[in-house]
Amino acid sequence: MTIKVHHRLLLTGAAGGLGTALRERLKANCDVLRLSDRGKLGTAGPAEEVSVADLADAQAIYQTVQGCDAIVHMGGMSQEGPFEPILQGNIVGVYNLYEAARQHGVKRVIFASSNHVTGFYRQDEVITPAHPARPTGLYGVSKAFGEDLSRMYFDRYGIETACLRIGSSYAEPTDRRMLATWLSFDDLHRLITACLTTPVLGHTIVYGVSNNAVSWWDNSTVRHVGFVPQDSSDGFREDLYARTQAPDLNDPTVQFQGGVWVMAGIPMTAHLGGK
Ligand code: NAI
Ligand code: 15L
Repeated sequence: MTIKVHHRLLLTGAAGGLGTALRERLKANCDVLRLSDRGKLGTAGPAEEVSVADLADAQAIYQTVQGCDAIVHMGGMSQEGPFEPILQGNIVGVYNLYEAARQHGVKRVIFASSNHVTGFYRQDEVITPAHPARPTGLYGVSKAFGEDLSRMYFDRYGIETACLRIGSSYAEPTDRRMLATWLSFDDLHRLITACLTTPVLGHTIVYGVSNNAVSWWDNSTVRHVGFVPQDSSDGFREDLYARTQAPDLNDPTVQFQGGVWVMAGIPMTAHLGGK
């Protein structure tokens, strides 16, 4: 089956960790890959275009989206932190992106949401994409905004979106939590490909996670996407257990799915061990 169903694909956040991992991989999905970021992208290679733009700049994003058939939106603040950059990158930015998509007639968007939309569920719970949001912090709230905004753009304008609640996407899992949350780069690409090619996407929320034996997220309700992860954290388990400490079960960062992120950013109250 061909996975090249779009002529020109826009990849935002192309200078970041996942953008870099996707830059080569996504060329199989299109004739022309337009790369955008506010950071350095280098010169355009074969079948590439480069558009330097800040997501908070509506006019620059309007021009960046022009001529694209679909969007893989990885750009924005990817960490917990002060509200202003999160507001500009993830709230104003995602609005600018969808407005540009609407005005240019783009019909499908893959939006990098995050597991931190639901980070305050516990690590002994298994949840589905239908569970209500319980954001870990301001970053998770900004991703929940993106999910709701994209739903509105589907209901009002028919722009299909896959909100990928990505777990931890790195070359390999580096701590015990990632045994449950890890998403390999190849599985991330498989997930994006499934979302770009499934005949009817609608507005779908899906967890971005590899086929890990330990899992907190049940994607069985979103099988219409056709995502079948091929990789697993299981092969890293023995080594990770050998070189990391046994978890303190009273530690909030072990109790909640959001891990250390439940303590990051804005101060936490005493019940979480904050000051
Ligand atoms: P990253 O921080 O490495 O890359 C984000 C990119 O967005 C950077 O190149 C940055 O320059 C760009 N950016 C930030 N603010 C911008 C703005 N206002 N205008 C234009 N560009 C801006 O993050 P990473 O790891 O590559 O993540 C990509 C996306 O996936 C992010 O949206 C992140 O929230 C999401 N995600 C990533 C996870 C992971 O495990 N890597 C897990 C869950 C979600
Ligand atoms: C995220 O949303 C972050 O962007 C990423 O840096 C990881 O820390 C990931 O979540 C995680 O939960 O491990």
